Amino acid sequence: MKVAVVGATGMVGEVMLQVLAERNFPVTTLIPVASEKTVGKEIEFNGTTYKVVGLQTAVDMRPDIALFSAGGQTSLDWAPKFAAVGTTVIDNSSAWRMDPTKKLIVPEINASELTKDDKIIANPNCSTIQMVMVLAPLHKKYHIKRVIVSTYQSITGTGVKAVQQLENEYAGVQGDMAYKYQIHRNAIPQCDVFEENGYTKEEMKLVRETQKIIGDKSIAVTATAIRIPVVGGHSEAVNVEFANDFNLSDIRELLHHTAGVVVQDNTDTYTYPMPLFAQDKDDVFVGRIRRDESQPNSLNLWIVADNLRKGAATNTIQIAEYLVANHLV
Ligand code: 2RA
Repeated sequence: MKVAVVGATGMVGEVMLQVLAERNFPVTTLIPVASEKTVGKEIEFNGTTYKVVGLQTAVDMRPDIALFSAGGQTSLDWAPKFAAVGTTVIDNSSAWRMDPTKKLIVPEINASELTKDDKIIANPNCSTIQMVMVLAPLHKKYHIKRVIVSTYQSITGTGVKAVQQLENEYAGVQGDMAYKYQIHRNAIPQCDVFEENGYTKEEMKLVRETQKIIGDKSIAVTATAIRIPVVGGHSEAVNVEFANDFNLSDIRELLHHTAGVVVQDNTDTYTYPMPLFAQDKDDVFVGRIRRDESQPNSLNLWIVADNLRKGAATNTIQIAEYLVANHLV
């Protein structure tokens, strides 16, 4: 497979290269792609040195697959150019996610929707992926009516500049500011920009993408997304109201047998998911599973995952693995 990684020198791009190697994805030729100012930079991959190339050069090399993590505008401008030469694009930006002609895929949930005709495939937002990994199997069995989610999101979701600001604040040095407020010792009630309705784009992604991936617009979702000074992954407090009643042991059993989900739930041993321990792992961890005693047929959950891995790079590569395994590329 000739594989292009567009945004190869960025935070998610670097994790993509790491995960491609870890999972022995069948890369015969790697095409690392980045902005013109980075062209020529050398990248080591699987014992071979590659030079970063520009976008048009990458298109001209006609990769089989192009994994994008380079921002929405680059995706809008260049994904169609790759698709036009026969490349299958899997894009991490929000550019194509809500396009009705594009598939929004979490392999464990809806990879079966994919066909050879899908040349631009959208990877969902990180905070959506980890939530639907847990909600999708529950919806199948108990039918979700409403979801209330509060997220506690890693600073890595904002990007390198924010991580650097956090490190500078701990070191007591002044540097570039990704946020106008200090990040450490703080919780910022804003992830991404605000929309007309007073919600942030991040919060509305949790609403819209959840409905599209699970395939049920009747699921009511409301979200509050908070940025906190951790680096290991995103955490989410999720309250779910079902149409049908349940018992907790069945819920735990169902999630325990869900591929890609690990139940960590024992208050006697203080066992519950935490970003410190989710970092660099590909599973979605769920715990604090308990009935919402204030509301019939309702459940509280705590969900944690590494936002750079299952939330971005690994999910993208799992989509690519599905395409290869099913001869769709
Ligand atoms: C964030 N999910 O965490 C968004 C984009 N990575 O900021």
